[in-house]
Amino acid sequence: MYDPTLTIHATGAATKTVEEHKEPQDVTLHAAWYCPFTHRGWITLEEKGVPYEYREINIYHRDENYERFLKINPKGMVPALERNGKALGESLILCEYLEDAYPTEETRLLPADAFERAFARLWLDYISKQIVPAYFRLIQAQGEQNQTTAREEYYKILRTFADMVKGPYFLGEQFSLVDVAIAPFVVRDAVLKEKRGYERVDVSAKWKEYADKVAARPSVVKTSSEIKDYTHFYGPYLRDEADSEIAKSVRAGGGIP
Ligand SMILES: N[C@@H](CCC(=O)N[C@@H](CS)C(=O)NCC(=O)O)C(=O)O
Repeated sequence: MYDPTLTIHATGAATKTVEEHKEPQDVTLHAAWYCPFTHRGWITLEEKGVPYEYREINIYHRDENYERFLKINPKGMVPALERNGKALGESLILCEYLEDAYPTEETRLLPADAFERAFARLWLDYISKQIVPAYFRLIQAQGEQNQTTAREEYYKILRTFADMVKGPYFLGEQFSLVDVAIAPFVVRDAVLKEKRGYERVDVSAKWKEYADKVAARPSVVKTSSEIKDYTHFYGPYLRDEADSEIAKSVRAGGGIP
């Protein structure tokens, strides 16, 4: 559904970051400012210090730009990452690609040790299969009773994750892809706080400490827009009227497409 009232560019701290990345580079992030999956790729680029162009695409406006975008990502979804004429979709895959393609020790986002790497992927999988669908179930829940149930379910799922946090970040001192993957949903929990009675501290004290730390990470701050604009974007989700692929899938009891 094309929403003509939707802001078509990033706001808040992210405005300056977009401005600094509008020149063509070998790497292009095809992006939507409001999209939590785009946000993952964007944080990764900032963490790794890769020169990149940020290119906004309004995927809900099915015009000639969208038609062109389908050649970059036939799935028609943001984010997509283009490098020297080749393109990748799927946020976590393109984040892992950036990690592999720019293997700088100081900006490592996955551990060197094989077991630790697998352990990180295990929790990336948990974020994809458990946390993100539960986030959308809560945002789309209608009526007080359903919202309370969805909120309690979300808390339980986050508590399991929080119990595994080594601190200050998920894997310890080193900020990793696990933190990248969850960060956009931490930023956007402000929408749940305002509209669904969510409080970080009600998950657990450990979750609050972790979430506060992730939200304050400079790469996260400089790629985030204003909360009021996220809330506006989520309006149709909050009324369970959104017809994005995610909204439809979650409404039907499914996961993230
Ligand atoms: N699994 C994908 C999900 C990406 C996704 O759902 N992006 C949304 C925007 S936040 C999208 O492009 N939706 C297009 C649509 O619903 O038609 C990923 O991780 O990259």
